[in-house]
Amino acid sequence: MRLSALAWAALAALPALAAAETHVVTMEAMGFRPAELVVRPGDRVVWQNKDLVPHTATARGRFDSGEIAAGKSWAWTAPGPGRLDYVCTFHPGMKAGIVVQ
Ligand SMILES: [Cu+2]
Repeated sequence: MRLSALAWAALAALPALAAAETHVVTMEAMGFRPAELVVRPGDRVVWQNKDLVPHTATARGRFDSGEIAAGKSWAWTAPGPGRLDYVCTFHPGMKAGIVVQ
């Protein structure tokens, strides 16, 4: 049986439909780990605050966790492709980036 062009096009699109993954970024020792994360559109990123002080994950105009208390976490779903640099608004030395590809 021959597959139609439409069927082949649908198969070619399958990788984009792969199940979304969840990635964990730890907020620890006043830093984000990993500091660089590569994800795909639709993936979830969960920030877990393992420090004893509150932090945020803030990419101005793109996402903002607000205060994440010690021991708490916050989740966000990656949008379309692009690079997002973010900081902790309480501790400007805490910087990290996410590449959505
Ligand atoms: Cu902080």
